[in-house]
Amino acid sequence: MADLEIMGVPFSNYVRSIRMLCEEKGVAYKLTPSRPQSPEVKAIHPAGQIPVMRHGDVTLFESKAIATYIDRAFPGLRFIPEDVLGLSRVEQWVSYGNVKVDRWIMREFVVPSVFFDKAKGPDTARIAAALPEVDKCCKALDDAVAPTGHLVGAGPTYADMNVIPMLATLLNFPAGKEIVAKYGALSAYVSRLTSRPSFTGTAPPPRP
Ligand SMILES: N[C@@H](CCC(=O)N[C@@H](CS)C(=O)NCC(=O)O)C(=O)O
Repeated sequence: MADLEIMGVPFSNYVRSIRMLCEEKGVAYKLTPSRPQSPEVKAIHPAGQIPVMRHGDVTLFESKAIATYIDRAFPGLRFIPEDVLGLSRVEQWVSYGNVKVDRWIMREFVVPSVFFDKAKGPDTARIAAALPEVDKCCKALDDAVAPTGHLVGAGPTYADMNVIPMLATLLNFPAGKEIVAKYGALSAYVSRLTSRPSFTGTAPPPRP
């Protein structure tokens, strides 16, 4: 079988989710640290976003599409269920993760907390406005994982791998840690899934 190549910088949460899936399945892959908007990424993703994937003649963009391909094209455990309800629930939580969790945790809280004009300082009003929405996301995820310890069914699926890097990033911030700590099932879930070798083994190198 041709080599699987994942292209994208290791700091990207979506790149990490795909790498976690490969680790969980035991699929060998090469990580090419291509940046967003680089010519090689734009040759595959029309919007220049990472991750993108190459496998022989197959190229794909968008993390969920890449995850589906890897889950189905390679042997090993399945992390996107075959049954219609399990499959639909994975779709549901991946969508929620990408539309709500990514927006409120990453785009409206983490990114403006870390990247700002040094002369002006962070946009504290924008960051504060994101916190109630971050809380809503955490409550929704807490309710979802409370019965089984996972978002879908009794074991890990790609739905978990999609949100875990974002939740782990949230814990790097005192205000984020405080919100997660309010939710017992969510706290246990994050701590359990971030202890798995698929997460610890895909940690990005320390930033310079
Ligand atoms: N919907 C995309 C989102 C990917 C995404 O947001 N990637 C970020 C890095 S985590 C990116 O490439 N940002 C740079 C840009 O949008 O130009 C997916 O699921 O693959």
